[in-house]
Amino acid sequence: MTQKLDLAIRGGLVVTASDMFRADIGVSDGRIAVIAGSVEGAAREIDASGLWVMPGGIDSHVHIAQASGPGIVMADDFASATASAAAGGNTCVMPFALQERGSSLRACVEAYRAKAEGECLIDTAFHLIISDPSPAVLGQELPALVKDGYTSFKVFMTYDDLVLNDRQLLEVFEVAREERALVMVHCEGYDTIKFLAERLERAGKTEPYYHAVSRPEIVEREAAHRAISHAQLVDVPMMIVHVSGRETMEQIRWAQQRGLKIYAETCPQYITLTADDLKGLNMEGAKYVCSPPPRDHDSQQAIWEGITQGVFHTFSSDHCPFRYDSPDGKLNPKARTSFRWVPNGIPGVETRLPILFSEGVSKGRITPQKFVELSATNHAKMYGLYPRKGSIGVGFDADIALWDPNRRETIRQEILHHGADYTPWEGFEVVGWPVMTIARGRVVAENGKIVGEKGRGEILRRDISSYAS
Ligand code: DUC
Ligand code: ZN
Ligand code: ZN
Repeated sequence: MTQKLDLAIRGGLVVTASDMFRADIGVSDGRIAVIAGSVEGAAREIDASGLWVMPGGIDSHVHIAQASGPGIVMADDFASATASAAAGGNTCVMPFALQERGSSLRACVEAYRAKAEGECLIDTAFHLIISDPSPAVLGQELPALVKDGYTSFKVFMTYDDLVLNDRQLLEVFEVAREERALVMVHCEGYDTIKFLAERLERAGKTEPYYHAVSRPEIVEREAAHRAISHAQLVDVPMMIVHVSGRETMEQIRWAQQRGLKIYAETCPQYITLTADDLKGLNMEGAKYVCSPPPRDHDSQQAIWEGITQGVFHTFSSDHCPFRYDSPDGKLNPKARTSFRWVPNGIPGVETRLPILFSEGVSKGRITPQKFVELSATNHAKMYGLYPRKGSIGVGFDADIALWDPNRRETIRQEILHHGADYTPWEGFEVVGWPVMTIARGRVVAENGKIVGEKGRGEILRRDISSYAS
């Protein structure tokens, strides 16, 4: 071995989306330089015996420091979110630069970038959220931003300040097709939710529990079918994010079986939580309010079916953190008057991977390779970061998580690094835990401690999705 290595990871079991083999890994200049039976002569050596060496997680759906309405503040900035992500075995996160109505998309992206610059512990890449598809946005700003490496964008079918009508959805989809960008869709129907929410309020049913009642599965299923129809009409690939249960999963599977390029994401809340978890909690139920809401045990079962049958391509956290006991968070003054004012979202960037590992791999529902595919490789392919990120191979960034597959842990707020003041998984027991995270060849988290400095993470420019054409 003549090449000078900065780091050698020795004696671990390497797991990729397709393989599992024992090998040493040599790192030089932040990239994987060699994978061999034995690697020696590195400046630093890490003994990985007894551990699994996996690609660092890529969480392609997180919300960080995003504008969230008057008086509401997201609990994480880029420093805390990326530290929390790293402690949870991730080496890259993908938040959303949100266009506020009436604003230039480019100006929103630049302002968002400024919040991240110099703050990130691990690499970051931005999706866009399009809330105002004006002729200037569709004709100039969006195509130019895709060419600049913002190759995916999200649109919403609900929320007063984000919803697009069907005509607008079609117009945005057409730009996605022309630019080969990947469009991500939040599928819940605006009018149906409003109708149900107002009816509940009139009946005095205003506690957080009724959030889920106001957004039943049929609302998500109808919107998913409508979005699929629009995508078929325009002939554009589409990603349906945060799928919560059986009915939407079946719509997506139906579309996929007809050869449509419909991709799907699901999240930890949909395999572990249910709407009934909020029953009897009164305001404390606000801790679990997210959209779409978790459903029931049959839906959890359907999500596993979708995972094992290949309906789902990515497993993301949808980390969207608000403090619970705070007037700028879940318990803001208006939230006490109705579930409608409880900010939607839960923290989860640090717990996504242990939950999937434990519920999936440790319980025998998925293979270790499938875990890697769902947690890293497919995110890189879906969002134009492959072959730089998402696997362990010569030339890839040395983004690696070392896992102890047998370690038992109990998720508790006190061991987490996010800015929220609670976790929805308090007391949840897992088997399998990330014990070290290495981002571009540097150890950034070790045994629950952050050891890297913020500012080393880059904001990445992305290629066109491997799935977009
Ligand atoms: N959609 C998300 O993607 N995240 C949080 C809330 C929401 O509605
Ligand atoms: Zn959403
Ligand atoms: Zn989200």
